[in-house]
Amino acid sequence: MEGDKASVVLLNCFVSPFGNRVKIALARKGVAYEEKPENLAAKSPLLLSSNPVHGKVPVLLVGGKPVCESLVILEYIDDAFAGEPLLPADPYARAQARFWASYIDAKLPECARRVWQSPKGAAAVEEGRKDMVAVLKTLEAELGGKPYFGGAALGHVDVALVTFAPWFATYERLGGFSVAAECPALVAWAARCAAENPCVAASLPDGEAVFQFVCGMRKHFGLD
Ligand SMILES: N[C@@H](CCC(=O)N[C@@H](CS)C(=O)NCC(=O)O)C(=O)O
Repeated sequence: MEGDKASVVLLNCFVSPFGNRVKIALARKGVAYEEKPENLAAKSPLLLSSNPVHGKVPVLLVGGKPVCESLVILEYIDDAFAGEPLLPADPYARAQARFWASYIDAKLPECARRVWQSPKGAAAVEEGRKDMVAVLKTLEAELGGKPYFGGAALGHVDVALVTFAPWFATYERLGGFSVAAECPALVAWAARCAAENPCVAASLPDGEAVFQFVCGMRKHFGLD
């Protein structure tokens, strides 16, 4: 397939829930690639030239050609590399998977940012926490009794969401709540994703490392 013969480079930041989606998808298909870490406070000329519209990670460079936006990249990896795709074959099931992945991106990062990027004690933290819990409960209800969002195996929606799991401890510590108490099935699902899928376990950062990264950013911006 197209991608299998080309050099593959991922521009990423190790805590990025978006970039880490791409790592999971590449690991799952056994694609060899080079990860280039980006300092988002001083973006590289390569990042700015390969994603001139948003200037964000992740960017996947395949044979030097950039693909941007993590959900677009996931679908590109499905199409361009050999192996079992993350999206199901059935058109209706594909539409459902895309709906939930797009719901995650429309809702979760924005309320998460209110929790971790607001000044300590600001009303925005509590409002972000409430909205985040509502979003996570909606996702938990969609998961229902299934082991994975698409059914029996890891799929597109699982990959879109599981990269936020290493951030849960940070949301909890800054938002003053427990994800496990609010959404126990979702926490069990995240643990299952990592336990049953080496591509997930190998691609996620440690929760404490995420927290320390966030503490450094908060200090830099005088939020505490
Ligand atoms: N919708 C984008 C979001 C990517 C994103 O927000 N990346 C962050 C890191 S987690 C970034 O590069 N931020 C740098 C900036 O906003 O300048 C995607 O799915 O790829």
